[in-house]
Amino acid sequence: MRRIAIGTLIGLAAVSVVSAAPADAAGHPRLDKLVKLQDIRRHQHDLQVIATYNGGTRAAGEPGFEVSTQYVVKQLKKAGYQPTVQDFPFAYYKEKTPAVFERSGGPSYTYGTDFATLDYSGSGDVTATARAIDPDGAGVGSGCEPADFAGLAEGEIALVKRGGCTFSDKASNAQTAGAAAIAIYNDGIAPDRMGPVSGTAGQAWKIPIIGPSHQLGSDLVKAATSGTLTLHVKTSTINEQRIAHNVIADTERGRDDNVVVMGAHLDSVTKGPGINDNGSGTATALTVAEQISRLGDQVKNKVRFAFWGAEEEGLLGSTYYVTHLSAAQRSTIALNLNFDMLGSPNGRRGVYDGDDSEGAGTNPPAGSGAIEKVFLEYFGTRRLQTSPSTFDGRSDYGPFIDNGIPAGGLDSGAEKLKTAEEAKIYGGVAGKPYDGCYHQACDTYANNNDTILDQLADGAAHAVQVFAKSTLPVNGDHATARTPLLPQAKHTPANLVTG
Ligand code: DTR
Ligand code: ZN
Ligand code: ZN
Repeated sequence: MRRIAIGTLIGLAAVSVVSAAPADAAGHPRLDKLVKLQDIRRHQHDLQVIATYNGGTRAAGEPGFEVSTQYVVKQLKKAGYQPTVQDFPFAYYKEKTPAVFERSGGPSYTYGTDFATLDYSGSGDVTATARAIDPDGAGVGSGCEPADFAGLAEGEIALVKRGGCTFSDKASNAQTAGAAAIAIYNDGIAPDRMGPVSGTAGQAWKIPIIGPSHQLGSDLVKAATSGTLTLHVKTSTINEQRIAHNVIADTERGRDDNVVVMGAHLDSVTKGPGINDNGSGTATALTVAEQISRLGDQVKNKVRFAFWGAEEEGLLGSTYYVTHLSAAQRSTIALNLNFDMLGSPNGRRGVYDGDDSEGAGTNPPAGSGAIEKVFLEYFGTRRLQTSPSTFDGRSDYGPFIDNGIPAGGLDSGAEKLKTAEEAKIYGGVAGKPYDGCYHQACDTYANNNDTILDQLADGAAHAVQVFAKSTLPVNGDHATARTPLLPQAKHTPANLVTG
């Protein structure tokens, strides 16, 4: 009698402990309930403070990124993990002072309106004759072929029209031909190709690379072809190798031969603190990491939390990670869940289109559709509509799918415009960007949508819980070892404007 009574008491106590944590009908804790908006916001606030006191940015190669890395390491240790920091080199670029661009004897053009500087531009102070290079883009495109520069004399400034090949190709041809600077002006073929050209020239160049608007470029070509045009270009940039980091931490529980990778990029762009992009994903992954131990032995597959560095420079951290795994190590990764931009103020509930039901021709690895289905079922159960997000590899899942690893994820939208249909579903403003502060200084703690962030974080937590339990529909793994997936066709890692 007495024994039974004690047993009952202990049983009751255990039940009440479990039910104190939000649980499903069977009494199992639910990660979507354990992951709280308030905790996510607290991490975002911490990241904002780090940015504010470190020059307003958390970009790779900057002090704000170093401190962000230390922050994540410390938070993970506090939650009981033993995180590892993976260092990798990358090509750091920074414009020290805004470039100068003017016609000899005037006028002076306005930086940011008339022209921009392309990433990886060299430094220089050049006054020289401008030469229009194949302005009609005969053949491949203006400046895309070395022969286009036949009429250029050593030390001249090459005027090249955008299009036909990458900015890098044009810069390479110009530099090889002896140009002292290159101006790649916009081609005006679409409304978004009228303004100054900003983008990346891919790798460090010796010569200044600036991007005039369509109007200015056309005017300059006219002047250069009808007479002698002398221009002054001055750029002041840093191009050097620096070290960035990935932070990786595994749950203690779970099989290490069928690992679920939950990833988010930790870095921002140089222009701002990156609290939506991607403090939101970082904070969500940290909060999931903090709460997952409460699932106890529900965690059958190890969960690996990955905080990627230098995403903004072209998915560099995730690419480094995936390409530095041996084939055997790669085959232990069941899938990748990626979270990048979860709180866009004018956002939507975007689910990566892992089965390419939208017909974008993305050719996703098998299993990616099953991941998408888990998200769709979750939001469906909650009667929350979602929108397909093109599975184009424009975030850190790109290197995973390029290597045949199934992936999925959520996002609330970046620079693209909300449609009228989406405004009906999600509220907000049609015709305005999902995130009007995308890649800008105003991507601060205030740049957020609490409702969408909360719901997408719930979806993220749910998917982690589901796959920690079993990845059967994704990779056929039902407690037995799996065979590695075949590599898939290469996806463009393009998170960058390259041409
Ligand atoms: N990779 C993001 C921006 C981005 C653009 N499209 C998507 C789709 C899904 C996630 C993210 C994105 C950036 O870091 O800039
Ligand atoms: Zn970004
Ligand atoms: Zn991002």
